[in-house]
Amino acid sequence: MSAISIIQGDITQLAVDAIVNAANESLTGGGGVDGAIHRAAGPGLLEECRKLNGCPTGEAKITGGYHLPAPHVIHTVGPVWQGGAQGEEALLESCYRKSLQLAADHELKTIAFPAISTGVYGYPFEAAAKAAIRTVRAFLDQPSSLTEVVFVLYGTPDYKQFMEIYGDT
Ligand code: AR6
Repeated sequence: MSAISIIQGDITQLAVDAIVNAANESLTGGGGVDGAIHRAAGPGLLEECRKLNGCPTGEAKITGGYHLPAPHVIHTVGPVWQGGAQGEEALLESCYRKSLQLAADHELKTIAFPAISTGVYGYPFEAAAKAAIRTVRAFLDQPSSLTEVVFVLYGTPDYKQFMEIYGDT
């Protein structure tokens, strides 16, 4: 059995098996949730990330969590929104699917996602939330090690909007 939960808060505080980072292709840190994760994890995370030779958009790579409560970080690179005709939706769905698959490959049980691509990368929130929800639901329809997937929304408006979209889909 597996469950989806939705919370408002800071993903760096969560003691799940893996938190997902909305990274960029260099995997060498940045702003937003990426900056927060690197700050909370400490320099060991950047050191490990530098050895990964980056990550293409739509793919995912796993590292340790260092000083984070979560023992693993799954770094995925969301698409930059360019109007919607550049394969953004398939790439965003791929981020969720590949992150979940990587967690399952490592026999992890609990994973938390931020709202990938909805900050600096400009993906419209409602469309991104719908893609996230349907991809996670489809993945959880298959048997895997995962027992809980947490959607973490940073601010109250995002949290409220995500809850409404979740209830409607
Ligand atoms: N916990 C949970 N969610 C957060 C946190 C946090 N601590 N901080 C921000 N968010 P963004 P992107 C939310 O911009 O759009 C970086 O520089 C935020 O409110 O972090 O995928 C990378 O290096 C938003 O809803 O990621 C890339 O260059 C969501 O996380 C680029 O930004 C994603 O916003 C990636 O852009």
